[in-house]
Amino acid sequence: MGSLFLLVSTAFFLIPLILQTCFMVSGEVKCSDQKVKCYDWNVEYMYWKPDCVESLVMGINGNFPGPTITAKAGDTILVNLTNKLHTEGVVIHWHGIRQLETPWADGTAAISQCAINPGDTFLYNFTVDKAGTYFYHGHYGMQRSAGLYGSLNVDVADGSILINGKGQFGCSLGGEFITKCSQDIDEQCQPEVFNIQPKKKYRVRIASTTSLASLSFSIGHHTMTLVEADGNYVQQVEVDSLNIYSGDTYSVLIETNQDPSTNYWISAYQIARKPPLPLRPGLTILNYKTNPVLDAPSSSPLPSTPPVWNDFTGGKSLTPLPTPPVWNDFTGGKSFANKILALQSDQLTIPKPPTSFDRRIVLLNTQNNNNGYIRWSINNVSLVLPTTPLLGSLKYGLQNGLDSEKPDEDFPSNYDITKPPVNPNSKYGSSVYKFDYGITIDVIIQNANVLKPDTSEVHPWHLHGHDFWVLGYGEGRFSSDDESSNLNLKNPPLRNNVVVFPHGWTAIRFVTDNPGVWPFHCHIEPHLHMGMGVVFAEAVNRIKRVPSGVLECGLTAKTILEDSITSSDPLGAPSPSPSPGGVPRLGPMWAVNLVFIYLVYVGYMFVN
Ligand SMILES: [Cu+2]
Repeated sequence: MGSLFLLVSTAFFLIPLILQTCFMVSGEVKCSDQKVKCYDWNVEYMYWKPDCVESLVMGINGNFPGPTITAKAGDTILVNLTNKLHTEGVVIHWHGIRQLETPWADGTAAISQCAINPGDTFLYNFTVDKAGTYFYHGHYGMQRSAGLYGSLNVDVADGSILINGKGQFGCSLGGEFITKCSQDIDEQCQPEVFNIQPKKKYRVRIASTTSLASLSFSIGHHTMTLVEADGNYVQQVEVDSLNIYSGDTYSVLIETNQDPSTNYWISAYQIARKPPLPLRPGLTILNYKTNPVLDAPSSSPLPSTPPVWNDFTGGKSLTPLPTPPVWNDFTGGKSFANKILALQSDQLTIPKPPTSFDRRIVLLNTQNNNNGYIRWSINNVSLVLPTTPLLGSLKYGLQNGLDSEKPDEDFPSNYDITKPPVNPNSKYGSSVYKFDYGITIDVIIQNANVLKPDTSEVHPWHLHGHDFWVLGYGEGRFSSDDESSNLNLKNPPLRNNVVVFPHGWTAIRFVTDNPGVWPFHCHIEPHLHMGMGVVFAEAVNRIKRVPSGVLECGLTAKTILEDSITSSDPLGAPSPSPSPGGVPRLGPMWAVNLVFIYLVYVGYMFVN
């Protein structure tokens, strides 16, 4: 398919900071190797103007969003991460990367590793095994909402373009009269414009990093051909808009076959959750290069009135905004979800799932009340992670490192998912499900009513360490009838992120072939923060050598690393330590005071 694609090539923030050989790498991995991509990153707070409003954001090397990683399938990625946040720990999760044989590099605090303390450095070392559209983001507290994220493209060609965090205020397009803005406006406040050539075919890569919102994405007057979802090819299907939930990634093909004398809006409207009025979609412009661009404001094609959809009268040379979607059109949402099927062509066939499962887990999604606090719970347990990362506790048998209680694998047969929970109180826990190697697991994600009557929300569920087959979506409570008639075993798509609709269910299947400790959680960041997740501990006995750098906190620091210092490497941990720069080993006394900074950005999205 690669020959079909032209990749749009501009870059605003996307300046890959490839600082070669700045740090020592153990073993045979060398930054000078073409197959190794090395990055030296400092995570720090900085003032920035996302959407032209000055705020404190989390940046990487002075950039927001963080640098884009571009690599080819099979490349090794080395990210030498230094935490300069002063007051809180940090980790980075590589969203969609399966971390084959490197589960400790998944970047989940208290699950795969200890948070990197202020002033400390940690080396992420992993392989990107499969081409696709991915991203990375903070996975500690709510650091994704604070701006800690960036794009990760595997097997891209020459460059990329991006819209993000722009489109509402000031001169960044949308809320203000664009012609009032002078040429010398702050670069961070300038509108994003995609410059394209007429009569070409482009691949547009899209990743939604949103905190709470789901989006409807359109390119005015241009039909999109969906070809990829979450790093896996799908049957080509033409759509006018994409329904994108937090954590989803897609790529689409567009043909620039429209009238080149005008320009077109690219828009992202909030859906699935009632948007505030007036509607303010995220906006940017598809600019045919035959038209003037922003450096010629006097003849600019940009509108002279605010592009509010219902009173927009058209700019000098710009088509009207795409029609806004109905925010609660869940029928349309399900129809879109059901259009996504695995590619099965002569050239490439996505593998089919096993025809039966060995173990099935049903996860009831409820909103609960814990001592007066609203929480989300799964099978009546609201996720709270222990202070010792679970990978270390499970691998080394530290019983005190996690809850001994086994989480439920189903919920009572008389539970009514259409009513608020009868007993709204739920427990806290770490909800670890343990799986043997090489078995087929089904998970039924069962949505239910929240505390408020007649209300249920969408939840996009993301699994670390795996792609899974999406076997189907359905209404109400999953039943044996659904088993026989509503599961697709013929051509289900492989994904790593999947939505469950209000009062409905979603069924997924995967094979436990990747030893590790993997979170499975709602990708809506406040929901995860409020307990909406579980942990899959998969064939932990098969996890190979664990770098000591991920064990330097909690019980593993106290009981495993101290033992390893006094004995001859009982961990089988690699030597020398992969932590670069001689970072001292930290014990539990180095606990850090956490300060979370909540920046409410609802609609960030990349298009690469
Ligand atoms: Cu959720």
